[in-house]
Amino acid sequence: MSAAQAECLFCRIVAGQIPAKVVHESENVLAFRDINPQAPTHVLVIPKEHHPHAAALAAARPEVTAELVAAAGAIAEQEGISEAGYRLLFNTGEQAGQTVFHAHLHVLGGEWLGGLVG
Ligand code: DGP
Repeated sequence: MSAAQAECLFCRIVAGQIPAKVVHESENVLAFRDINPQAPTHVLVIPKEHHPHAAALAAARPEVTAELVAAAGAIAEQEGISEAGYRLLFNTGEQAGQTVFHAHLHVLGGEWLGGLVG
């Protein structure tokens, strides 16, 4: 792990240095419950490899980006929210509210979420 990654919260979760409630894991992807849930189901799906945001991930590893979305669908099934509907969200950059600069896909559901941007 590089020095920059050692400072990254989600790299530390991937490395098992910080505990998380893992709901899904594959070779390239880890998914765990958000520490501050904004809906009854709130899961973060992340690439194990460090990329600062979704656009950087998509540019470097498009196939892993697709794996994130597929994992989100599988998690929605697992959580029983797939039929009612759920939201997938990438905050990208500070002004959008991104606080952890390791790409992550929010999976939100389990209640009425309102309009397009909540
Ligand atoms: P964002 O604002 O899009 O960067 O989302 C970051 C999310 O990460 C936020 O919803 C809270 C969550 N989070 C922050 N620290 C931790 C942690 O230590 N563990 C877990 N499970 N989630 C965290």
